[in-house]
Amino acid sequence: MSSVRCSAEVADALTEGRAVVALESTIFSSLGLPSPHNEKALHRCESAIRAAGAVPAMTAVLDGVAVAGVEAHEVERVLGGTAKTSSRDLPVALGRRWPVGVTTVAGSLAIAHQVGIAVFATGGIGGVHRGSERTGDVSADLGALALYSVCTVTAGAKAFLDLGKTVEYLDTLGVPLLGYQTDYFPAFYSRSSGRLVQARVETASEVAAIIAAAREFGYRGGLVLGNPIPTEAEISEEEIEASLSSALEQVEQLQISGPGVTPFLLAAIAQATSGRSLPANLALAESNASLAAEVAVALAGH
Ligand code: PSU
Ligand code: MN
Repeated sequence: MSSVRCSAEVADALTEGRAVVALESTIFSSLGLPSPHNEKALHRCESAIRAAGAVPAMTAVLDGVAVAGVEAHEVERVLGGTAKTSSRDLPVALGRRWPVGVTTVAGSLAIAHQVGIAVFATGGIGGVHRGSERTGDVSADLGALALYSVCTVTAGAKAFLDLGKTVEYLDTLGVPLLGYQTDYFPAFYSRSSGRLVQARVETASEVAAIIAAAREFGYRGGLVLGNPIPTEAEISEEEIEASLSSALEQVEQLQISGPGVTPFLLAAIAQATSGRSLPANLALAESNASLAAEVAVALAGH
């Protein structure tokens, strides 16, 4: 029995060379967004991908199998999933036949790469944590972005991370960093972190041309495309900073470490800012899904 499977729709699209966009599942589980916003977010992302002419492929682990393309009758299990599955967890999840594992960016990239999906959309990637010089906490997402040949579309990363160090780390790993109609790496709720990207692009077809050139050259790693939150959904850094610092203090006080850190921070920030941050979160996830689909469609035409 195989340890990875695609839904029939995703398998057909890949065989025929049509556009497919992978999605993670941590963001759509209780570890990412509170119910019922998680389900709404998934629906909006999948609809945006279809509207742009691509096939959505949410990744997850189900009954010990890595899945690309969670089907309608399986969605509920994934939304209720609580077992965070990063890239290092996949061998354990498959070997021990976890009933449900929700994939992070790193976990999704591993699966997308394995089945040949070239474009992936998330909300925000993990990165270098503030205070990493003491804790050593750097998300496995960064290594996975370098390792797997997938283009990741992201609204940057949340400012509870050290965004300057995160951008530097991507450079160190040799990951091409593009900005969609921006010169700056986005900061999730805000359109700019003030940190320059490597190259600004104006269109999805420019991105597709860069991916195609990378393949032709034999580049085996991934690319990051930063897509700023839609202007009308933006929340200023000052407004978000107070809740960030109180959430960060709680992490220290409660001595939370390892894979628990990010889900704790996400929940604390969501709670402190809920009215404002949830619509912003949904808007940027949908916008990333839509742009990823445009890139996948342009790439399919190459
Ligand atoms: N940042 C967000 N929302 C999220 C995550 C990060 O704003 O849902 C999730 C993603 O699945 C990401 C993961 O891949 O957290 C990173 O976790 P860690 O820092 O433990 O690598
Ligand atoms: Mn970590």
